[in-house]
Order: sequence, then structure tokens, then C-alpha cells
Amino acid sequence: MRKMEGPVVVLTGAGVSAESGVPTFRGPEGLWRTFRPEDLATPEAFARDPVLVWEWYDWRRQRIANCRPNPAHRVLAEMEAALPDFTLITQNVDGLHQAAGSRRVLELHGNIWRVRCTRCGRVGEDRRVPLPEIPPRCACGGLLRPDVVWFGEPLPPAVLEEAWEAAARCRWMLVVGTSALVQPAASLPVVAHRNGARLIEVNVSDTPLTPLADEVLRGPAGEVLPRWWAACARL
Ligand code: BV8
Ligand code: ZN
Repeated sequence: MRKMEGPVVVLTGAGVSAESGVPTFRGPEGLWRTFRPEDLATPEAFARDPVLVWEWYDWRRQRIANCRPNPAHRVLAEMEAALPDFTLITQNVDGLHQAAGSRRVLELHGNIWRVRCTRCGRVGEDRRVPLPEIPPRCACGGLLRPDVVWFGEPLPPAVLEEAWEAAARCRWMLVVGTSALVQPAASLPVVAHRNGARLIEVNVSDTPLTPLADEVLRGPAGEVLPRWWAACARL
């Protein structure tokens, strides 16, 4: 355990929201019955069957609407307030980091509470659960889509650029609750490590990043992170 000095970056995945009740993608209960996210979270699936894709998102939105931030989300909000140079990067689309009080969140994969018009491009927040009509329509009559990044789609360039820069210059990187399988997010810790950052992994199981980690905090983020942060504060 060392005193954290210098820029700190945290990368989170679905595991940080698991204790809030948000289903992970590759957990035992899986996200949605027989479908794989790679099959549904794609522009092709949406073009082929927008109703099926929206039924999946409406189901997830209804699940997430009842979920509250857990102690892991709250500790990350505390870290942002306490540390002079802190960047939170998330792969999650559930908005729970913002709900916990994090003020600057780099959302690599968008946000399930935002919708985007496929015709006029208007982007707006839509928190209606359940959706009154599926698929939802824009005022212009165009088909709305979830404002998330699907497989095969580029990540928002400005957000990704900021994430690369933060990863390249940080002295500490915490990787919390990600299977480190989805690219390019999974390369951020590799860049940090290559540039000499101290890598700390918080996960209930091993991932492809575990061999790179300087420290592995094995256990549920909602229990492990608060204990680790309290110990840091005593240094
Ligand atoms: C792109 C939004 C290019 C949608 C998501 C072959 C090789 C390498 C890459 C590829 C390949 N084929 C295709 C690709 C690229 C592809 C990719 O990476 N595929 C993977 C599957 C191989 N990537 C893309 O397509 C990306 N785009 O590359 O574009 C491009 C460039 C220019 C122009 C055109 C194109 C886009 C990827 C984004 C996909 N969208 N989400 C939605 O959510 O509906 S990704 C989706 O999966 C979520 O965001 C989620 O974050 C992610 C799953 O990852 P995790 O977050 O890690 O979640 P997971 O369930 O997997 O793991 C949970 C972890 O938590 C586990 O480790 C578990 O042990 C742990 N855990 C559980 N409980 C706890 C816990 N840990 C702590 N505490 C607990 N309590
Ligand atoms: Zn429109």
C-alpha cells in the first residue's frame, strides 16, 4: 500500500454496478436470456429488427431504473473530490457514476438514458420507463435509437482521445469490474502500464489484465474499494 501521488485514472466496467443489481454482460445470469450482446448491440440488429433491440433496451432501462449506486460508485465520487488529478472512465451506460455524485465521467460507450434520432440527429435524455411506444419516434418522425456505442461502431472520438491521454499520463490506474475483453477500452490499462503507471485490478475473478496488475484486490468492488480507499486515507 503506497500513498497515491500523481494523476489517477479509474476504468470501470459492468462489475462496478453488479452489486447495484445491474446485470453484467458475461455474468452467470447473463444479460438477456438467449441473446448475446454482440448479436443485439449492433447497428445491423437494429436495422433488421428495431422493435426487438428496443425491447431489450426497454427491459434493461426498467431494470436499471430501480438500481441505486453502491459503495463502489460512492467511493469513486469521493476520490474525484479528494484527489487533485483524477479521471473516471467508464464502459457502463447505466449512469450510476453520475447518480453517485461523480461530476466528470468519460462515458466510452454512451448512456442508456440518452436517445438519438436516426433522421435529424437530435440527442436528448429520455428517462421514460417503460417506453410508451416501441420503437420510440422523434418529433421529426425519425426513428430514435439508444445513444450508446454498438459493436462495430466507433467510440465518440473526443471522449476516446481524452481517455487515451489520461491513460498515457497517469501514475495510478484502477481497473474495476471489467472482463477486459471489449476493445478499445481494454487497451487503456495496457497503455497506462506501458507508461509506468501502477496498475490495481478490482475484480471477483481473474481477467487478461490480472498478470499486468501490480496489485490485485480480489472481491466485490462494493466491499473492497471502500476498505482500500480508507486505508489510503490513513497513509
Ligand atoms: C470498435 C454499449 C471500430 C452497448 C458496449 C476481435 C478482437 C478484438 C476486437 C474486436 C474483435 N472483433 C470485434 C472487435 C471490436 C469490438 C470488440 O471489442 N469485441 C469484443 C467482444 C471482442 N469492439 C467494438 O466493436 C467497439 N468499436 O471497435 O469500432 C471502429 C473504428 C472506427 C470506425 C468504425 C469502427 C465498440 C465496443 C462497444 C460495445 N458496446 N456497450 C450496450 O451496453 O448496450 S460494450 C458492453 O460490453 C458494455 O459497455 C460493457 O462494458 C461491456 C462488457 O464488458 P464489461 O464492462 O467488462 O462487463 P462484463 O460483464 O464483460 O464483465 C464484468 C466483470 O466484472 C467481470 O470481469 C466480472 O468478474 C466482474 N465482476 C462481477 N461482479 C463484480 C465484478 N467485479 C467487481 N465487483 C463485483 N461485484
Ligand atoms: Zn429527429
